[in-house]
Amino acid sequence: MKNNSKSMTFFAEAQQYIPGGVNSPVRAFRSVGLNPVYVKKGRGAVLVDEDGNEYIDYVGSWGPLILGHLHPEVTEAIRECLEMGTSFGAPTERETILARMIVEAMPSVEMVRLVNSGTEAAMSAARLARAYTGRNRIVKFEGCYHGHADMFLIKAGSGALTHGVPTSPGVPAETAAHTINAGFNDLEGLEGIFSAVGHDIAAVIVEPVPGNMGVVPPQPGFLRGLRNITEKYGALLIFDEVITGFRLSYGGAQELYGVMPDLTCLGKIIGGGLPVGAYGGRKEIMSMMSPSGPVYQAGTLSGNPLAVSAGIAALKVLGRPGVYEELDKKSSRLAVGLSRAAEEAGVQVRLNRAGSMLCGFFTDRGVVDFKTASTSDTKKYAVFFRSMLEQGIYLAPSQFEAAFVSLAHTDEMIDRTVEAAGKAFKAVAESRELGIGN
Ligand code: KE4
Repeated sequence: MKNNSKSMTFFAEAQQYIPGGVNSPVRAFRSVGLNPVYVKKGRGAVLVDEDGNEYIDYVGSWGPLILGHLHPEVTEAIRECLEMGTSFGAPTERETILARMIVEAMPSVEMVRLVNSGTEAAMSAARLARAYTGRNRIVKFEGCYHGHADMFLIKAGSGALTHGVPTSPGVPAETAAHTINAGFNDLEGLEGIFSAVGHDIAAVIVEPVPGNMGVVPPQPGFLRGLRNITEKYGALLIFDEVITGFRLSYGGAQELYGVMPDLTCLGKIIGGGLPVGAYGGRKEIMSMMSPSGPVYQAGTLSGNPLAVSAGIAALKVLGRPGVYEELDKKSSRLAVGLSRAAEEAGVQVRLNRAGSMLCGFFTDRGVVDFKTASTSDTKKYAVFFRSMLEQGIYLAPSQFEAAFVSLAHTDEMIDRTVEAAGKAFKAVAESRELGIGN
């Protein structure tokens, strides 16, 4: 067993001052029946915890660290900016540089507003869609997660799913009434919703490749179908690309699948590991945002120079030739290895992958939506997770998240991961302790 005494001590203290001892629920490791690891530092694809244990990191801060920890160009950009200051509450040229890079990268985005998180991005995009259409209802998909704004905490994914509270207390019924949940990959069901109340639907918001119920790629024609239905009824289509933006390609899912939304939400990677979110779209829509228009949204640290500098540096690296081919090669090596290891151990695992985001579901059926994702045996996932952690592999501490491959993952690390997975799958096959987990 790894020594984790310092992590335990830190966790005990944290719980006196912070709810559950964490500043974001999924970090608490609750659904995998462990106490969290306290991280001391990261470098490349490796995390080192407070007890000196090393891990190959497939969380990557939940997506932002596509270049790995402490990429030299990112840290240099932060260092260079630090010489000038940290925050001014006044415009800086850097913000325009990042905004221009996003506009040049994302095919449907003509104008963009920088905020501090994916939650702010999605919340603001929904408010803008309501203002632009004059309608109230928002359609989301069960199991998708768009941050913790009230309107989205209805059958939400990610931590809301992991901790079994998909519809959070504290959200007024009146608010929830304006949110409609549809089934991902179910165009017929969506058509039914629109034929009933399409006249009052402001927008459909979707993770083009959901990463918050595990990874669930869109079936052929699904995203195109969303585009057609929203156009038919005069609703906006919002792509929440907080995970997929600059993850699946330099132009995100919209470039990869060739479907253009009206608004796009971004976060994670565009901050290079520091807090940045963004939402953007056609000028005609975005110009409604204050101060150019009447829709209000603001933020003390929006466009923060340090965070924006890190984001600019990260996108510069990602914009170079061959980056996404390299990421795909690494991710395919991992996916093939994991599938083979599960098969050899005689464990039923469905592995879904989109580019460098992937997830293994402990189920014997194809996972195409929230319902089928929910057939995954989370107790088996917990056994698998614990065995991998013990072997120095750091995965998402929840079945309903994604594993992320970075440019810093070497073939040697990936092969080591596959070898560890072979042992972890055997632990699942032999485990009699399946009573753990939610
Ligand atoms: P943030 O507010 O956490 O920056 O972004 C919210 C958000 C919005 N949209 C999508 C598609 C997202 O995945 C997220 C946040 N993702 C989770 C992990 N699945 C963040 C991790 C956490 O909650 O601690």
